Amino acid sequence: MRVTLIFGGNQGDRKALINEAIKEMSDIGKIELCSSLYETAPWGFESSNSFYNQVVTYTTDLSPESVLDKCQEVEKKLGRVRSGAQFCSRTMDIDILFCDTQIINTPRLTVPHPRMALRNFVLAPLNEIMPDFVHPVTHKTISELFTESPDTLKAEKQLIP
Ligand code: PH2
Ligand code: MG
Ligand code: MG
Repeated sequence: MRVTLIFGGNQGDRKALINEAIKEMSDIGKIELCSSLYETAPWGFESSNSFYNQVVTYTTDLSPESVLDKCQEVEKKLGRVRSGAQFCSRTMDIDILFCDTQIINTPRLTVPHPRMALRNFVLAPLNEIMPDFVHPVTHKTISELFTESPDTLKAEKQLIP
């Protein structure tokens, strides 16, 4: 399957951590598509540290649950400490956006990611690499979702990657 992941963090050497995480996740398979790096304003909480975010699509033979296991392993390896708060500063967060056009609702995993249509930090990099992909739940393309996004927070492409 093709699995699309978003990488993000607002603590430590953000750029180096994202590069490291993308490389570590290559254990699941081959990189198919990779967005630019974006500097984004914290969504859902206050922090003076902006985020870096990047979206990458891999082809993999693993199940969605095994990809999630790997995401959590890499987050931990890169210094993620889970505080219990829903939205907080972190060194690395790796979320599954899509697994092909599968719709998954289990206690551990909700795919497509339920809040992506409300978040420019997801939609901006996603729109760069797969604007015509049709969201399997809303049946809208990424470019439609991005145009209709209610989010006003900044998500700027970094020109020097
Ligand atoms: N992740 C969150 C909450 N807020 N804001 C930005 N800009 N980037 C993120 O990756 C992010 C966030 C929860 O995972
Ligand atoms: Mg997240
Ligand atoms: Mg997460």
